[in-house]
Amino acid sequence: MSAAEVLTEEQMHDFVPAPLGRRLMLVGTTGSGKTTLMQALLGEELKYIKTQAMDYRGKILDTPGEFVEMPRFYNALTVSSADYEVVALVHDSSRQVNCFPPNFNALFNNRDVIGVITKVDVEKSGLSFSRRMLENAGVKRIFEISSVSGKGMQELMDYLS
Ligand SMILES: Nc1nc2c(ncn2[C@@H]2O[C@H](COP(=O)(O)OP(=O)(O)OP(=O)(O)O)[C@@H](O)[C@H]2O)c(=O)[nH]1
Ligand SMILES: [Mg+2]
Repeated sequence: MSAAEVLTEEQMHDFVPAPLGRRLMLVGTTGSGKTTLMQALLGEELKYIKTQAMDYRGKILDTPGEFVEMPRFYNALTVSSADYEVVALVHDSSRQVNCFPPNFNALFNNRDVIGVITKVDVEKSGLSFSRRMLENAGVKRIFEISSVSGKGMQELMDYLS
């Protein structure tokens, strides 16, 4: 069963994918929802594909979760961020795991580092845990979204336009 199949009609929210104005890099642990978010932003069909390497898709850079989980990859994240105006630290609201060290934003010199809390359609989502952790990581702004239902996506798209 795919994530989309568990939603009722009224949980679905409309948003219209549009070309992004700003260049966006997605950073977060494995399974946090980066690739699904990228697919939603690009208006593609949502399907699970494990990200194995840096995935450059026009104005979006999708990164493998392992780059956050293994500090020896931090340098690669810093170097890759140079071409992107916005870095989104992506956190799965359904998993209360602290994956970003305090002031993680310092890795991304002078980038606009935002927080994106994913999977808000999931019943037991822990928004306050995600918010606190992203604030400690030094993000300036936080968006709460569901790539599946579309909730919060328009606001994020507007910010990136
Ligand atoms: N319910 C729900 N499930 C989601 C949402 N976003 C992603 N998922 C599910 O979460 C799982 C992992 O999503 P991915 O987008 O592949 O995660 P990722 O961050 O790209 O993971 P890596 O490529 O391993 O780093 C998939 O089964 C998705 O269907 C969402 O907004 N709501
Ligand atoms: Mg991925």
